[in-house]
Parts: sequence; C-alpha cells; structure tokens
Amino acid sequence: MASGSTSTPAYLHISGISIDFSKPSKTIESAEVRLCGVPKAIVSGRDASAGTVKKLHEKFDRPMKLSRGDPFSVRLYKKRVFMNKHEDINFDTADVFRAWANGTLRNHEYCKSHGKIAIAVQLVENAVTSTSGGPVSQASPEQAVTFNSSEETLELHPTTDEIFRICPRFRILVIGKTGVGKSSLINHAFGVQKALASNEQPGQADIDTEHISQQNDKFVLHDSQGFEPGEVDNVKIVREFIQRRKRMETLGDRLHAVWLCIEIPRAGGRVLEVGTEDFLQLKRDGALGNIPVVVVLTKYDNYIDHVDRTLKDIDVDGLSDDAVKDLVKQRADAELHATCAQPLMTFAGSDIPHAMVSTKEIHKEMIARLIQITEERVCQHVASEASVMTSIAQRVDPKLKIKASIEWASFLP
Ligand SMILES: Nc1nc2c(ncn2[C@@H]2O[C@H](COP(=O)(O)OP(=O)(O)OP(=O)(O)O)[C@@H](O)[C@H]2O)c(=O)[nH]1
Ligand SMILES: [Mg+2]
Repeated sequence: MASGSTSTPAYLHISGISIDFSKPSKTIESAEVRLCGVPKAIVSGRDASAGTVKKLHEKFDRPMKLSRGDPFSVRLYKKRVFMNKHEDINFDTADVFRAWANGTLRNHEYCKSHGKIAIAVQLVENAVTSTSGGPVSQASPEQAVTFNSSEETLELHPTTDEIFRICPRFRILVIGKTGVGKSSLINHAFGVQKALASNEQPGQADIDTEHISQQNDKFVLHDSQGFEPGEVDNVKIVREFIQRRKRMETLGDRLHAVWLCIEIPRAGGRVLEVGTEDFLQLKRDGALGNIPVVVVLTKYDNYIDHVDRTLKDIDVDGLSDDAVKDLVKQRADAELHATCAQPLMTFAGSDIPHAMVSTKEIHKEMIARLIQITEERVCQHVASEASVMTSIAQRVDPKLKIKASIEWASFLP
C-alpha cells in the first residue's frame, strides 16, 4: 500500500524499525536508533541461540517524533571482540519526508540498504492516542493541533518529550554589525544553510521576527544589527526586546541567550566601541536581568592568517610545518589575549564570558566551546530545560546532546 499522502507534513512519527542482518558478512552485537543524538536501544527480535544477531525489530509504544532537520541514524555495535567498535548509518531526513510526500512508500515504510544490511523504518503521520488508551489513529496536521489540548500527542522519548513540551525551542538573539559573520555562525552552530529568509535584506530585520529554519526547527533566531558608536536607538530597541521577552509567561517564549558578535579587530584596532560598551554596561548594571550574554569574537582564522604573514624567516628557520602552526597559534592567542580578552574582561567583568570563533572547519571546536559556554550559562541563569534545548538544537558536537539527555534524565522524578 502506498502512503497516499501528497503534501509534506510538518512532522512524521517513527512507530517502529526493523534491521535485517541475515546476509552473513556482519557480526553485529546490538543496535540503537539515535534521534537528535538521543539513543534508544533496539532490543526486540534478538535470537540469543543464534550467536550473532540476524534480525532486530522494535515497535515504539510512544512513536518518535521526527522533524525534517533532525539528525537520525542507526548505530550498530560490532561483536564483542571489537569492543567499542560501532558504525553509524545516517538517514537523510529530507529524503524520508520527500518519499512520504511523493506517496512512494510501501506500507508506510522507508527502506534503506547499507551494504548487506536492510533497514525499514515504519512511519505514521501525526500519531495520536486517545486518553482512554485506545488504538493509535492518524490525523491531519490541523486535527493534531486540536487533539493536543484534549488528547496526548505521541512524542519522541519520555525525557525529551517532556523537555519539548516545556521548552519547544532554544530562543537566541544574535547581535552584530553587518558582515561580522552572524549568519555564517548560526549556520554552522545549528546546521542550517540559510539562517534568515531570503527576502530579508541586511539591516532591515525586525528584532521581533522569529526565524525558524525548516532544516532545524529546534531553535528560533532573533536578529539585530549591532551598535554604531553614538547611536543609542538600537541599544534601546535591544534592551526593550530583552525586557519584553523576560516578562513572557512561558519558558519557550522567553529569550534564553544573547550572542553579541564582534569581528576580531585587525592589529591596532579596538575591540569595544562606544555603542557596544553602552550595551555591556546595561548588562553589567543588571538592567537586562539574568539573560546570558556571550561576547563572540568572530573570524579567528583571519587573525591567524595575519600572524602567519608577519612571521619572519628567522622565526621559522628549521621548524616543521606543525611547529610553525603551533608558533602562529601561540602568538595569535597571546596577542588576542592582550588586545581583546583582557580589555573585555576589564570592561564587562567575569559575568559576561567571551568566546572566539571561526567558521572554518579546522576551528570547529571553537563553535563547540561557544555552545558549551552558552549551555552552562543558560542552565545557571535561565532554566535547565532551556539549556538542554541549547544542546539539542546545536549541530556541532553530538556528544553534547547525549550529555544533555543524560543530565535531563536525572531531573525527572
Ligand atoms: N574568514 C572568515 N570569514 C567569515 C567567517 N564568518 C563569516 N565570514 C565571511 O564574512 C562575510 C559576512 O558573513 P555573514 O555571515 O553574512 O555576516 P552577517 O553578520 O550575517 O552580515 P549581515 O547579514 O549583513 O548582517 C561572508 O563573506 C562570510 O563568508 C569566518 O569565521 N572567517
Ligand atoms: Mg546575516
């Protein structure tokens, strides 16, 4: 039977999964599905007498909710002699949605082959149960919204389900002058290709506009164009926005963090300008409340290139390529400490952390560090639920998501 659906739904639910290893080449010990980095073991269908696992299948009593941009994979653990050895089979979730919308799925199953392994993912659209615990039914997206108030919507996982209900998205305000690298940073941090709608020109964005990406709907972005020296209007707009969001009733509507982006100045330039100082002063004086503000110093790689260019022959004589790289990094970090980190700490104090970033792949860990700093502050100053959403929304470091789900589990009764 074809799926019969012609439009692309906002969500699909995964109601079960089957993995067939019956072709002889693999020696699989166990497997799990991983949605947004949160693992769930596939345990049914094991035949202990058979030695190695030939088939696994799992039916989820509470189907897992799949959004279009969610990372979804199956992890296979090889037999014990290769302890800790695993292999991830990633699914292209956009393709899953496409296949559903095209009506090409047989029996509502999305099938994928990986070498000699066959995986079938059973899907339902907007699965709901009745409060009486009756059978699973299917509903249109509109119906599902109505059912939400009176009936239980089936969700991802007991733990993440609870988090999504309390705080459906990580809400962040990104401030920075045009060209400092806001959109590029968001794209890398949250794994999206376009952070802002294409009809919006730089500088025209309204701070109240909620940008939600189809590729990752776990975060909502507000955007502001930074502070020009001597111009007080934008400081006022941002302050009022933060105060307005602070008064909102639900955690999901409140702002969870601010990234104030500043491009690392070229040698001799000042890191803080008057408008930025005015904003940081507000934060320091408590006028913005608890909202975590992280200063993000962008385009670190440009500074590395600059230091590299200033090296003299005598500095690098006899050094290997790696040693030259280390030397450049040490010099850059020492200079940036003196010209950026120190003045920032002196002005902003220890309550306003900073992180340097670059969107170049080799500096990926810098964005992971920014996420980690942000997550810690959100946890301390906003709410643990929002900090878990910070980790779930990011797409830089899968380990953070697992940590988030484990930590969240300890909050539950
Ligand atoms: N070298 C380098 N270039 C970067 C980095 N981040 C962004 N860029 C480049 O800087 C330019 C501006 O980046 P955007 O992300 O569009 O800047 P923005 O702050 O969103 O600018 P507006 O949308 O105009 O406000 C682009 O050409 C990016 O490719 C980085 O880490 N290193
Ligand atoms: Mg932009």
